[in-house]
Amino acid sequence: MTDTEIHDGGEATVNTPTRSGFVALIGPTNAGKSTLVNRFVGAKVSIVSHKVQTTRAVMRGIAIHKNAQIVFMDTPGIFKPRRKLDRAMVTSAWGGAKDADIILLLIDSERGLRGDAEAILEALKDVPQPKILVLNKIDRVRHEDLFTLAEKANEFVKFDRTFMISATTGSGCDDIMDYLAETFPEGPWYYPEDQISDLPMRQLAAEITREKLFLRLHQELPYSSHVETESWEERKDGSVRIEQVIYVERDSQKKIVLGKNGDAIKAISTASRKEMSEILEQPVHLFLFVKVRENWGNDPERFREMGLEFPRD
Ligand SMILES: Nc1nc2c(ncn2[C@@H]2O[C@H](COP(=O)(O)OP(=O)(O)OP(=O)(O)O)[C@@H](O)[C@H]2O)c(=O)[nH]1
Ligand SMILES: [Mg+2]
Repeated sequence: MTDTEIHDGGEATVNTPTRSGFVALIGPTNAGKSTLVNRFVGAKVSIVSHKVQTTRAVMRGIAIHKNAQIVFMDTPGIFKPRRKLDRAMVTSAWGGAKDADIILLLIDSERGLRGDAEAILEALKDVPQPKILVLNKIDRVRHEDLFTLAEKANEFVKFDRTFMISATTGSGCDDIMDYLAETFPEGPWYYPEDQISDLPMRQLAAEITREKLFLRLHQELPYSSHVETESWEERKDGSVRIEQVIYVERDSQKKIVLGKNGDAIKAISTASRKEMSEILEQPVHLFLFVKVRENWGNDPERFREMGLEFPRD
């Protein structure tokens, strides 16, 4: 047990025992897991898009609520994998669940148990940790339907609690934080008070560019691309020079990423640079390069860069 001084909501509580714990957010792809982690942390630590399979590896967002440090593990959505990359993503999601003290299952209440949700509920039966059910996107459904959905999901798995929230409006999110802060055992905080993510800046910067690719490009392209930060140079004038490579699988894809007269890459670069400089609070000079690497989806080194295990078979 550690004594510490906590500042939360402007009030200082001295000598309150600290609490801490890990929560894994799992659920179908596109349920809003990353949106919710950002909401809990109060800053953008994980990228979000309207497309499925945005998050590729487990990353941690760290929040302090009352006297508790809550470490949220954002995981890739769980779906039926096809490619090697898909399999690595789904394995990483379940791996995140294994490391957690509590599992938070997030369901898009508009989609309900359609798609992958039912298979996830089945698989959750064998997961030993306490579980809570969170129905998201309640801004999109009739409230009567939520209770039917909650009942159906609880028939599969005995959830300790059910919450109904909107990660985008924030409705109901504080109740989850209160619950977690109260439930966690007393113990030391795992991270320094001001740390909000476990992702190194270089990697977060690569993720930001990947998000802009997801938001701007269509069809299979986002899924065939991967971004790495190649160089990071702090300059004397307080700005930073960042070089990144966007890997695609085919020459035709490179043309699409570049766009007519380089329009697409310019727009991606502008949006990415703007967000990076907001996060870093310094001017950013961003240089994007597009490279064709036919088989990056089968290259163990690329998987390592993404924080994923390369599937052996
Ligand atoms: N209307 C509404 N949309 C939401 C809500 N929460 C998330 N979204 C939207 O749902 C989409 C998916 O959000 P993400 O946070 O990327 O979902 P995810 O579960 O992390 O998805 P993957 O990483 O692909 O598994 C985005 O377009 C979000 O803006 C919500 O409460 N209401
Ligand atoms: Mg995500």
